[in-house]
Amino acid sequence: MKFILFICLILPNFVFAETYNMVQAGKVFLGNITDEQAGQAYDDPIIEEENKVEELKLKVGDKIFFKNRDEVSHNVSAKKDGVVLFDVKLQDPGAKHDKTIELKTKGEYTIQCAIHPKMKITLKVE
Ligand SMILES: [Cu+2]
Repeated sequence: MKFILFICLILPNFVFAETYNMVQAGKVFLGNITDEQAGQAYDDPIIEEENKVEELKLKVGDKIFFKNRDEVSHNVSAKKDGVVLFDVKLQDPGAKHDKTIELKTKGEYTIQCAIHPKMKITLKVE
């Protein structure tokens, strides 16, 4: 009986958790975009404008898949009042540096690149 209760409490997180694809391209964050579109964003400001992320709302248990498809390295982390929620660390361009981060704590955070401080968005974890 306790086991069933445990499953009922845990299951919804697995069922509804999502992985958000975040692409660093052209020194901006682009959301849920294919690698091909990200490559085109260099030359096509419309693609960049349509997919640019400025605020992101996710839930505890969700994941963000960070892919650097830029021509330069990035060093992305999320902080709130100086406290680090996660740190993707230095990410050179290319798929072998892709990294998935699981969100474990509720709150409102700033995701920012240490190398490009203007590259910044708000993350709300509910
Ligand atoms: Cu950067």
